Amino acid sequence: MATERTLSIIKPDAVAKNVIGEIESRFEKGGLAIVAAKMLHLSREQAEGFYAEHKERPFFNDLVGFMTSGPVVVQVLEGENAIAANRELMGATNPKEAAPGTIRADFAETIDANAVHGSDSPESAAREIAYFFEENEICPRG
Ligand code: RTP
Ligand code: MG
Repeated sequence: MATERTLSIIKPDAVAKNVIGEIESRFEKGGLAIVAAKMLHLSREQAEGFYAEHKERPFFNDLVGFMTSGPVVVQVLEGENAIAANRELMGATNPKEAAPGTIRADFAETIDANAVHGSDSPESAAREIAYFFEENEICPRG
């Protein structure tokens, strides 16, 4: 399996809980390297564009409202099989269904405020990374 990159977001609920470091530690202990990172307070336009694939879903407005409710950390994680590895570390979308020891089981309360986002395919990873980062803002470990 080749080295991959994936986009990760620490969502407003986790930033507000002051568990950025604990979540970053899960990624690092899970074999992923943080190769780019920034803290942002997303505008409505930025959040709508990021979640454009969910535009027709009933939860879209709530999702955009939540993602703009406070600062987030957007970052690129790099490692073997990074897209699947990150989703494994995150756990199920609904924290009530997330496996014990996953980020969502340990830090999230609800399906809306579920602590983290992770790209779900190589195509979404490429789009989502480019949405937030220029190539020269990414620092591979090499
Ligand atoms: P994410 O994109 O945030 O990594 O999460 P995911 O792939 O596990 O979930 P996805 O289906 O892509 O949905 C994006 C986010 O929308 C919220 N959601 N709410 N109320 C609902 O039924 C519902 N379904 C999804 C969640 O916050 C989810 O992370
Ligand atoms: Mg998703």
